[in-house]
Amino acid sequence: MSSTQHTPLPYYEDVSPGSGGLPPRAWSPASDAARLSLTGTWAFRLSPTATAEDDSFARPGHDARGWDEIPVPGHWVLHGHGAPIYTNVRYPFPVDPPRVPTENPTGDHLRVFDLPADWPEGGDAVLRFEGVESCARVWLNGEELGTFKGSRLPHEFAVGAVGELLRRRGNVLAVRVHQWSSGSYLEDQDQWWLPGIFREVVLEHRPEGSLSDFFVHASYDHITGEGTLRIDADPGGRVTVPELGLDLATGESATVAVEPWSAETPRLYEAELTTVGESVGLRVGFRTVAVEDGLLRVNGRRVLFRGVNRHEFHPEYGRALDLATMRRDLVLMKRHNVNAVRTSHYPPHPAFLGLCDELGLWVIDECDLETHGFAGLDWRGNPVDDPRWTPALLDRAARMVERDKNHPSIVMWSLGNECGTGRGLSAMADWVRERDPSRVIHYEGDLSCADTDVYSRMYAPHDEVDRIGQRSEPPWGDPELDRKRRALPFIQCEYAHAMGNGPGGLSEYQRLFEAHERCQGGFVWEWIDHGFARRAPDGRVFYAYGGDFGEELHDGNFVCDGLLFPDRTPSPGLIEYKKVIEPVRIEGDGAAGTVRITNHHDVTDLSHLVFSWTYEAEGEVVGSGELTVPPLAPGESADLKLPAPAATEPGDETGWTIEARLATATAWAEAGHPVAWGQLPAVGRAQRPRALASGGAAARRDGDRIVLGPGVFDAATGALTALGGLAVTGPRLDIWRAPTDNDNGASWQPDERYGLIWRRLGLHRVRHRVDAVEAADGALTVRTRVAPAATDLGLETVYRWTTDGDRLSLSVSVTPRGQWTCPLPRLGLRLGVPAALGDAEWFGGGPGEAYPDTRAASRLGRWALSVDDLQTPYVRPQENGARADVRWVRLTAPDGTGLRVEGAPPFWFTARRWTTEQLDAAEHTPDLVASADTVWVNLDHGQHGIGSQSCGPGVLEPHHLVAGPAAFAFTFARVG
Ligand code: IPT
Repeated sequence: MSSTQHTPLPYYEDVSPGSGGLPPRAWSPASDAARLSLTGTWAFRLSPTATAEDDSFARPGHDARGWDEIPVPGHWVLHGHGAPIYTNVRYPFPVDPPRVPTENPTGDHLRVFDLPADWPEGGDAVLRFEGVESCARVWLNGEELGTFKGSRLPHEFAVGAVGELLRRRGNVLAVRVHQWSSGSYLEDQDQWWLPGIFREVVLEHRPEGSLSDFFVHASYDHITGEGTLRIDADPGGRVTVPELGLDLATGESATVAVEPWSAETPRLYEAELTTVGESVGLRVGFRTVAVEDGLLRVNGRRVLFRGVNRHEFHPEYGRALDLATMRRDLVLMKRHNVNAVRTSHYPPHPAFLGLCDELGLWVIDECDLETHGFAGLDWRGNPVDDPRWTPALLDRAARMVERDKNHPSIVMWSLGNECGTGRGLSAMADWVRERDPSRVIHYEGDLSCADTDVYSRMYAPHDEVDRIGQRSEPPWGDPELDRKRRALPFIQCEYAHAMGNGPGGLSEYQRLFEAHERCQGGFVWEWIDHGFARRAPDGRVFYAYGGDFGEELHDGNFVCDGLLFPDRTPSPGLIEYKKVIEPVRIEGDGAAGTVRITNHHDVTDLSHLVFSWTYEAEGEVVGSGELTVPPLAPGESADLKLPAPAATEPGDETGWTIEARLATATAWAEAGHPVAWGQLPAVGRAQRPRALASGGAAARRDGDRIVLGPGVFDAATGALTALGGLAVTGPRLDIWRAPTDNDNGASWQPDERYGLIWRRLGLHRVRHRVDAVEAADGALTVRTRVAPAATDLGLETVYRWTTDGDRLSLSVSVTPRGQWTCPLPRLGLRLGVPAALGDAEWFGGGPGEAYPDTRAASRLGRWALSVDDLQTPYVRPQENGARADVRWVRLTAPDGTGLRVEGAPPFWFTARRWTTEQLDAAEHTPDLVASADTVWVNLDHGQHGIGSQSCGPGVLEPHHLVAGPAAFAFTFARVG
């Protein structure tokens, strides 16, 4: 075989960005030039290699009747041809850049089209591809137009005027798409590999004198309140902004009083740019982005990013997103107080950015560049530090900046993600800075910040963020660069890994972001779970993840780490995030009847909100009204007096709930949409006795049973078997939970991975040794030792039952024995009740799940949900569904009979139709099969926190469930 040095590499393997294309230009959705969408059904043929078929298919007249059909936009692996592959960091092919495997699925796409009757006679046309993964070769009417790489970037080819290459009728567009190319080395983002023409293909008329490009410069001077507009265009023309009375030449600037654009006030001015050949409608937003005094300011104000990382994902269509889905994402973000989005890790569909302008989000637009798979090779051969690749990198930077430069929402350009450092990256930074000095440059992967304007990190633990906030982070290398970096604003471009149950620790991060002005917020990883919808044999929908398509190499459910489930239902993590980042803080002293309202908006006062209060006793509303709050400016607080509370029963637990809602409808929510809330306890819960005084009835032996009041116990084990005729599987100590993704942790985190430690210790298989069952003095006492095999660790557990004749109460004391060096997963009781008890009603935290470090959104009240609805359907099943601070819970059957449990102190309540062991064993939701007999109930005294260790730091110390002596009690009563 000849050596590769001597054989020129084919276009899909050489390092060039492509050939034959036009230079990139601004995207303009509202041009009056004719355009023809080529969206729709195309003929499709898949080959196993790049060269299996010759290019005769591109010639007009090729007989494609035997071909399949495929939708464009679309990914062929989602339409019955091959399968998706999920890898996080590793390349799913040998790393030998720029070579790719011979097995290179190649999709030939064919479309025959006519021009519409009114397609203009003169003037050129271009063929535009908004996104093709990963490399394409294009022919029109048999003539090759060129090739390109850069999947999430636009590419255009000139096709001349009608009568030249382009015809009125029967145009044959042929596109050959290779799954693997040299470009794949630059696109190693943590996501599914999804080849195909996944964004629109459009034919655009370019009349004589039409715009080849234009650049809107619209700044805002917060001192004068004036905006300055200048639009550079080629060719020149005129700019009008009717609302501002502006009529300017291109290149000419005008300064007038304007309302600035911000994520909170996305004020856009309609404008028109007209040249001889074309007229383009624009929406101009005036704003100035600057790093000053170590802070990132927009329009002179420090902004705080309450952000998310958004990949493009749809559970059926992958990255082929429709406009409705894009809008839905943004509406959901806005409704959950999210104000910023990082387009991880590539420029999104261009329409998405227009929606960000319109609805109001700060955007970090990120280039389509990641070479993470070189990290495992000590970055040997990283294209980012190999000058041969620099043209490809610069091409990517230019395609992003040129396409997206006219969006006011974009405040930062991000060079890429996880691609190491090197000359190519610096060249990109230099080019971007030169081309658009009006925005800030971001890249996380270079801690020296040599090329960037903000210090950005991912998953930095809280204590480190605290140091960074004080500008005293440890030196990184070059003292000069350390000095420079310490003077930069700080963001976490990724934090709070939302995989499975979690993320925990959001509140603590938010406090740091508020305490240190340098900390300008962060972007939760990530917006949505990338699970593909599939149907189980029984018809139930579930979501597939890495490995479910038979991939040789994959990273399992690490692709499901979003705040939304794949079907875009908010997960508890998003509900928590909404609460943590709410732009109004409501605190106070409920007993004194005072409330403090603080405006945490960056820009707006509070006049767009209405406030109301309710006063509750035992979770029931006993009074309500409006609260008048002054229109506080950002950062201001007011202390207000609440009205005199209604009279309540002595001993009732009472408190206030204050809510802030939208006064009027916005583009993303109705009037009345809740934005922020706070609860202020007034009268505390009356101290409940730990247990009923003994002596309500004496325990009596009845054969192999012991009877105590309404309770029947197994005399040998001391386990409760029935309560007032209701069969129960006795409550007994339970410390196991189905480890969450965050419990299991990531290999690269230094913290202990408790999920693995717990299992190694055998906490999932503890045995209960019964040491004594003693009936005396009106009480039944059961002494046990709970412990796993092969260790001397154990938990001495004493159950003491008493009764008042009607109810049973149980005091539990737990004493750890041995050297426990890890926290417990949970500590409490598990009991089984009849499956008919399918409805829960409780007074406590709700309505959603909560854990020690994910409980900000848990609201004290009276809640009711069915056992089925108490479950959180994490894509990979794991611990879920606990409700915090539960005072009492009733579990009832449809006929109203059931069981009531009251706790002293309040407890964590969980109920499910399968055991923890079944939950632990399940890999997908259909693996969970409801028991016909039993609802399993956990009444927990403690739960270990959740943390974010599936990628980031673990559970903060205060949220550890330390194995220590514990005592807690419950009272059980029959209902109905
Ligand atoms: C970080 C990546 O930037 C992101 O794409 C995603 O993989 C995330 O982690 C985890 O889901 S990189 C990580 C090794 C810190």
